[in-house]
Amino acid sequence: MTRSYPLVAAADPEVHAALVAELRRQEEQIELIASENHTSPAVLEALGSVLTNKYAEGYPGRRYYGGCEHVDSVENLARERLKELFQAEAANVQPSSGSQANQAALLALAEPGDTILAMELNHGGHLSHGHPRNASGIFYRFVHYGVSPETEQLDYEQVERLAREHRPRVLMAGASAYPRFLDFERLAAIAREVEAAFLVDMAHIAGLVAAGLHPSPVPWADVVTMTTHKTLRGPRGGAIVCKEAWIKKVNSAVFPGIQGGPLMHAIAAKAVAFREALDPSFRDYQGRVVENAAALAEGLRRRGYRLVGGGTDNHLLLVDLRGPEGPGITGRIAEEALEGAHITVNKNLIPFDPEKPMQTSGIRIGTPAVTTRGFDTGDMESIAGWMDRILRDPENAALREELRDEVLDLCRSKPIYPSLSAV
Ligand code: DSN
Repeated sequence: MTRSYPLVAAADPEVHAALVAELRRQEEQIELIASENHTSPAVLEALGSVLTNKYAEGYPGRRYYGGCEHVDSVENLARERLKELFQAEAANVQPSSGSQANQAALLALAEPGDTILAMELNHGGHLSHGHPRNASGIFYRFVHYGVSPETEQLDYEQVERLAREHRPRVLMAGASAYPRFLDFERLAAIAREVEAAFLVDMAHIAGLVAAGLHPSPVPWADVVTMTTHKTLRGPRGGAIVCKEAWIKKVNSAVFPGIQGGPLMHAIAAKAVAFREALDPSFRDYQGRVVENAAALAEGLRRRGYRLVGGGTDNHLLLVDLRGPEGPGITGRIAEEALEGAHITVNKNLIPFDPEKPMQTSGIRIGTPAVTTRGFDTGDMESIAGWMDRILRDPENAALREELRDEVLDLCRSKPIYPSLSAV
């Protein structure tokens, strides 16, 4: 097989070296970062297309540049497919990321200085939901809700209490490290009671929602934002669906509100990914993502690990490394030790964590990427065993090396991109 990216190799050997090294890293490690996935070769091809050359400020049929007929076709396809995927009234596929989708949604729904009620970052929320150093926290007055200390599940009564007390302009829901189902119907009722707009960021769970494996926020929310590259398995980017009544405001918040020319090559890749997600095989894939997460959770639980929130309903689990039977190490040490054996996770704060964000008491583990490459529940049992041995002996370099060989054997048996070559 010829080496991949030969034109880059000829034009720029330094960048080429990094490209093939990253291809090799992805092929030879077990990717358990809950927000990552591996797109299809068709999505990659669309991303590398000539559409990257085209300026298309505006929207299909109303652009500020000539020559937009073909990118118009692509954007219309992406919008229609996204609407079909989520049974949504309206869609905007231009946000370049999930954070920009959130920024645009807030711009559409609120005025600077308004109160927004959202989930606490340390309890599983996201930076763009009001962190003081994020634009959201700088321009709006955020009040945060969290999980209950007893169940570590969303404290709906607290949400209700804070909503009544603060009468926010927007109630925002959605999380980046929350392993249980979210009750969007209940949250929508709270928003309605206090006359707040209801905004949901479903970045992590969009693929599960599309497959009908997580309750959908779309019937309940005014505006729903997402990323396209997590469980949805498309290119890196964002998107928004909303009620018809909000689309004019959403469109003008995205452009000219916060973005200029849309990334048309990324929109083409989104359209391809949305078509893939409409295929019945995507539902089967998401079913396996959830089964694998449950199997990994069970494998770790049996070995003495405490799962935050009592387990998982979705694609991810949050593991508390402390506890009477846990290994008693920080998330940072765990992340580094596992990486030495080619198992990639991220350290993660757990609710009420006494550790600092760069240390943490937990790790977050997700199964979208390993499921894409065909790992099954038997493989999850092997992974739980390897993780346990490493986490209980994180200084043992010889053990890491020994297990790395087993990890490599598994990875080589299930290549991600058989048509690409890193050597
Ligand atoms: N950084 C993403 C995650 O890892 O969940 C969220 O934007």
